[in-house]
Amino acid sequence: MFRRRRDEPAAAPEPVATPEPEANQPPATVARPQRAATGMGLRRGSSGLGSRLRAAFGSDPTEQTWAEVEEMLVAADVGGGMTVELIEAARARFRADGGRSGDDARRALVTEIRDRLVATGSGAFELGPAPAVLLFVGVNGTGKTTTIAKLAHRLSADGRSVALAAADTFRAAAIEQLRVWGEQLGLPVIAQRAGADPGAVAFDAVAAAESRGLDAVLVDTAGRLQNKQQLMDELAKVRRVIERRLPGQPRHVILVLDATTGQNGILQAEGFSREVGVTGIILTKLDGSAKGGVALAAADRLGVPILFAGVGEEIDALAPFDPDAFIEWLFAG
Ligand SMILES: Nc1nc2c(ncn2[C@@H]2O[C@H](COP(=O)(O)OP(=O)(O)OP(=O)(O)O)[C@@H](O)[C@H]2O)c(=O)[nH]1
Ligand SMILES: [Mg+2]
Repeated sequence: MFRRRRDEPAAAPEPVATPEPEANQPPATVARPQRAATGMGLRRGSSGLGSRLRAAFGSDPTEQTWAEVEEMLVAADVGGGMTVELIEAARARFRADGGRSGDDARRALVTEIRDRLVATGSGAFELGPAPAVLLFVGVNGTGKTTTIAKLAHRLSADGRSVALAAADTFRAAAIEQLRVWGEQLGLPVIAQRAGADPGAVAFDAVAAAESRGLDAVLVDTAGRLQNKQQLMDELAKVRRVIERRLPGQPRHVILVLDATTGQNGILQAEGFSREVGVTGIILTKLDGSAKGGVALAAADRLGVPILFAGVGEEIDALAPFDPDAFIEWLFAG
């Protein structure tokens, strides 16, 4: 994975179409030279959890050690329920393997986390046969629109024909944001006016995917809180429109989860999954997070894979999720 290191100054953004005041202006970084970095492009040691775990596992583990480690995992947003399960399983593994040292205990914990991530299928993303409709959902500001641009860029660099669909009709700025990305990436954007029915845009998107023989259409939706039932009903309707127009679609319903969001991410995962059947998670802003453990809990709870990690604002700062790199990052700090 190659990307700009965070301690380097960003290149001055190129002029883009004048956004409306509240628009999140996409950074114009398509052609910026990149530098080698660690696995998934994460800066080694930024989680901070690793050094605390190493200290806790510095000597042969006692009851006290496991209790401390439990607290650390909760503090890293792994979530109470999953932490308890993890600690129990790691202790059982440690005993079964005849472990004695802190190193053995640490290894048992790492293996346990890794096994759970691998069990969800994390890291493997298959677009599937054309056309693939991908519906992006999540709470406000998690990075849905940016992630759509990043994934579209990735897919089209891979030779796939891709279109973007602006089913976030809530704000004119949201449509404009996707249009600007479409222009920068040279990809078609399916849109209607602000305030239009998002289901109608989704319908157009599926029709375009079929008539143009596209490999993929990536459908953007407005951010919403998982406990706002009216907004969730609207999202479920978008899903139904796609399903009716093209059975078996949307093939991917991607929950975009902000790594800095904390424990609430688990509630988000449950809420969106209940309403629209999440099939995979993209974890964003891992570059700015000291935690990220929430993704573990969310993926484990839903039984769905973490597909990619957002590791910066640049167009190529989207890495296929790598369980080993994630664990290394989580435990290296
Ligand atoms: N550092 C960092 N910033 C990110 C990442 N992904 C997205 N962002 C930033 O997060 C902000 C919000 O991104 P958007 O893509 O507009 O989020 P959204 O989910 O579409 O927002 P709404 O449509 O308002 O719900 C922007 O400033 C993005 O550049 C990431 O992986 N790392
Ligand atoms: Mg958006």
